[in-house]
Amino acid sequence: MPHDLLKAAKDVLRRNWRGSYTVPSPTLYPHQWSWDSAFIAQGYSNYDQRKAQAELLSLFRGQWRNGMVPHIVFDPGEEGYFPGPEVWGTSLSPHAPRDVPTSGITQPPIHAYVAWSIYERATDREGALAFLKEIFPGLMAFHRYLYRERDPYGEGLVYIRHPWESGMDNSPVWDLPLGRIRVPEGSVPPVARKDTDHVPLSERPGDEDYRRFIYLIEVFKACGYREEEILKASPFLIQGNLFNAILHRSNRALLMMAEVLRQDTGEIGAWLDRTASSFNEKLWDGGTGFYHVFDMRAKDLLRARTAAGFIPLFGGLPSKARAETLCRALQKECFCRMNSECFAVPNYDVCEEGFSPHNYWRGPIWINMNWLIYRGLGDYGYERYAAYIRNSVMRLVEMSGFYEYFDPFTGRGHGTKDFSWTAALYIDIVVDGA
Ligand code: 9WN
Repeated sequence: MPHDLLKAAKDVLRRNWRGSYTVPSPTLYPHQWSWDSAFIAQGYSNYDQRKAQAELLSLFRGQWRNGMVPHIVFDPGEEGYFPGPEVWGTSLSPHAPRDVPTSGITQPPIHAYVAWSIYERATDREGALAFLKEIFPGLMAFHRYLYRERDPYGEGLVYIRHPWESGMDNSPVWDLPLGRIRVPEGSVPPVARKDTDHVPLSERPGDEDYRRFIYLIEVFKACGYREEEILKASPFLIQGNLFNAILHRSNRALLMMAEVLRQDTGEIGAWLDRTASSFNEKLWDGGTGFYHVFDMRAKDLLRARTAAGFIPLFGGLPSKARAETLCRALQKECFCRMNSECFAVPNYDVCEEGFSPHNYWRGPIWINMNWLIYRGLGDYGYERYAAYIRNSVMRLVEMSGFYEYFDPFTGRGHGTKDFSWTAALYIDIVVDGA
């Protein structure tokens, strides 16, 4: 029953609330995560404007002086997560805040999109305008950082330098670039994983991947977190489809904010133009009929077909014809087309070798990905398929609860339970279609 489940979803968020922000999970992820906070704020924007605003504003406490919004803002009293602040060593950078412990990487910039949703839905209009005025400079500084430091050749496509920056940590698309990394003996501190205290190893990234994740942090530290050095040293440099599509959509939101706040829109307009044209030129492969990611080290596209290839719809990037091609790909058995034996949308093509129905980003359904695809399909007028995805989200939650991810064949929940963005986006998707 949506009504009872809506209440249950709000209860999850209430339990995970920590006074000014919401932890993704009290056990597995007991700090504040960047794109989680944005998805969670999107959920709150349906029923609690004050919390929605607080959630985003509290994340920006951790913003670096160069504009980067870190992927984790740590709760100093909490030691239940690895890697903690001591591993990140962000005091090596003059840009990191001194009083707020954070990680040294970022995550997909969905925040401007969400800030605009909060503003649009707000019942306290005066409060919403004050919120917009407060958050806008931080959002602009974040996007400026991305284009200034992560787009070294001015292409309009920003790079990520760690799989955690993609949000899709052990996605099969990273197998090639991660597999290339040989971790020199003695170069990483002991990897004292805590995630497997809460979730079976079979549902999480392997130990070898974890060593590589930590090794990349060591590379960044050796560069003193200076981006011009990281650009030369990092073995992992990717222009992502999901990251840039989200950035583009958020730029559109920034543009609307700038208009409301009577700010100059020229810079944002230039970002929009550049990103749209490079994205469509460089990340689209006519042969596969799909948007991929570009590996800046191998100088080639990585063609693993993950659900991230559909997120350009959310960005509003594909032409009508390309959107149609993407929609046809969703109608294939391998992405659990309508009325097939499995739930839509698995995070990885189920026909591919290496697909796993319960291992983290290697196949299960993630509600945030479904939500992004749902929104994108709606914008392009694919109402029927959007409704199908909405229904799939609702059925998964009805069957299994607010899990982190779901087996596309059985619908069983995996990862941590009472996961905040599942609850928040469930609320958003139910309210949206009601
Ligand atoms: C590393 C918090 C985060 C999400 C990511 C998800 C997972 C962390 C981890 O959890 O990543 O950032 O320890 O596995 O992959 O998308 O933001 O929910």
